[in-house]
Amino acid sequence: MAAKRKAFITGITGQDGSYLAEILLERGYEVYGMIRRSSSFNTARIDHIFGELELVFGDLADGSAMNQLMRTIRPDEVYNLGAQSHVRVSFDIPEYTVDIGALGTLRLLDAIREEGVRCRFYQASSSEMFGQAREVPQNEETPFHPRSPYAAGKVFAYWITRNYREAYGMYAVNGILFNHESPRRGPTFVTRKITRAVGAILRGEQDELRLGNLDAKRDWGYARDYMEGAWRMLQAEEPDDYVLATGEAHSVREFLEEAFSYAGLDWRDYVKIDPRYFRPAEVDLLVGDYSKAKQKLGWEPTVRFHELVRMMVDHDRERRTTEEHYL
Ligand code: NAP
Ligand code: G4F
Repeated sequence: MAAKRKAFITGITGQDGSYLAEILLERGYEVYGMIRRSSSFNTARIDHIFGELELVFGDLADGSAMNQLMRTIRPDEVYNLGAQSHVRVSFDIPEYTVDIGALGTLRLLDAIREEGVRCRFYQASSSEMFGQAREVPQNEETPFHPRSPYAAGKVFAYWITRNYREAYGMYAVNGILFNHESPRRGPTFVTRKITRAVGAILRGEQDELRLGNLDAKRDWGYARDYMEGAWRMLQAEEPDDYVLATGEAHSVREFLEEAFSYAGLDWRDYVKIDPRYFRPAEVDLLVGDYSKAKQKLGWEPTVRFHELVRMMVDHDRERRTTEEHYL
């Protein structure tokens, strides 16, 4: 019997890591996930598959741990999803955000190179790199204009991934992913903040929702679809970079309208604008052109805006324990 393929995931406790781990287990991989030591449990998103995973401690800030993990595991595929991924927070802790997002990527790539591991490498690049975008929609050739420390760090990570591909012949790819959401989305990102508020309002537990800029437009897809795309990128014959998106832009206001009206509520009765949630520099409009991924990987999003909003509201209508919150 052929040996199982080994995958190594950073960021396995996050939204994307949990979906990717499920996909890889379904496909017969031995899945190694790197977790950070925490003073309380932070594995709610992977508790249902806990027994099937090999979890190892590590941190993208710790280069020697990266070397040791690559040397001992010797994975076939590496998915680098770990990051301080909140754009607003990156203005508060810029150095940390860039240390993990940018230098952390370099540490991991260099550990693979130094340890002579012949694996395929996926980098979680972001549509935030387009920032003040020069064209609409954005594709793999659109120039970057990052608007936050988070995005500037992701631009470095994108280029160092390409550099290791070009310099050392590594199979290293960038998935340039537009916003993707799910019932497992972190509660401080705008979509989940809205759908959790809808649930709490329906249960009589909340009577106002404080938000920032309602005019920003994003291209919101479903996280599981995007992790399917990430896996396909590593199965292609040649390494390349791909945009994953839905091609549809909607404003935060439209998201509010859709989520509240689906629950029979009027968002205007609850939403207060709070300057705390504005950003020093905003990204006004992101919308992606995924035609390269469609043509070369046969990838297409299966869930569109209306279905996504409803899926998240349906999930958040139910009262849940902390453990159930992300399932
Ligand atoms: P997420 O839910 O915020 O998860 C982030 C993950 O990174 C968590 O597992 C977190 O671990 C881990 N992490 C944080 N700091 C770390 C460190 N110092 N060392 C190692 N791991 C660390 O993010 P996500 O939505 O799943 O996104 C996954 C990746 O895709 C991120 O790199 C993000 O920047 C990128 N991305 C996301 C989107 C999107 O719309 N979701 C779009 C484009 C790109 P803890 O649980 O211990 O905090
Ligand atoms: O939900 P957001 O925080 O996501 P953002 O900034 O687009 O970043 C997410 O997607 C990126 C891909 O493009 C990822 F790389 C990144 O890791 C992350 O997953 O904010 C979306 C929009 C922004 O324009 C923001 O200003 O919503 C606006 N917004 C309005 N009120 C708010 C709020 N955002 C948050 N988080 N909280 C608010 O109260």
